Amino acid sequence: MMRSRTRAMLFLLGMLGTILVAGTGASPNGIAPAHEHETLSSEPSHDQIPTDSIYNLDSSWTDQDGQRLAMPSLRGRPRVVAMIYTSCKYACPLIVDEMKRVERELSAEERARVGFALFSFDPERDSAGVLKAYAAKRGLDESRWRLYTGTADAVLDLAAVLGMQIRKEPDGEFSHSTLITVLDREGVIRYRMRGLDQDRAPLLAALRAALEPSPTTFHRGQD
Ligand SMILES: [Cu+2]
Repeated sequence: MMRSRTRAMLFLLGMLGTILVAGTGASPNGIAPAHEHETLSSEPSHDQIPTDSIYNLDSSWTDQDGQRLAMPSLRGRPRVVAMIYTSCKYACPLIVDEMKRVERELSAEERARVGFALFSFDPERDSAGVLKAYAAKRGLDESRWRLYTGTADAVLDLAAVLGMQIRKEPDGEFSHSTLITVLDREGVIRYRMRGLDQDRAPLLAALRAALEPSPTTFHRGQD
């Protein structure tokens, strides 16, 4: 637990550094591309996860098929990510609706290269079986949509790195942020949509940018 919490703190410090650096050369979404300020010699190899990737978390999650998830295994495709709980009657169904709209607005070719991930913050109720039933009820294509349940620590760590506030209420329900995050292939945050009824265009633009070939090649040409 301590190790996990320490990693989350290190990640937050790393993110802070990224944001401070981004202040001098802000990208459209306010988050600097991961490799923008690195020299060629310090570029990570393809086997290393960038330090500001959320896939550095060693938290423990299980998907709707009961398979244990190692966070680094999520590398490889951009993902649209949210934290929800399936018995929510208010915001969470709307978050999923919004993610489904994003899915629909992609071309078939883009859709095939994007993943959608829902991480539950209600481990007491959201078992793998409950998540499986929720995926069916919401008509989620499970080749693209993965739903995860984790430990209380895993929930805290992921919420911290995503910037998600969650508070359990006395009646057992949760007050929480409404947040949809775009992660690139390496798990680096590319865009955050906060709140509902937002313009989806910037999120879609960030997602499409994340589908482009690695920015490393682009910046090599610029240096
Ligand atoms: Cu909710």
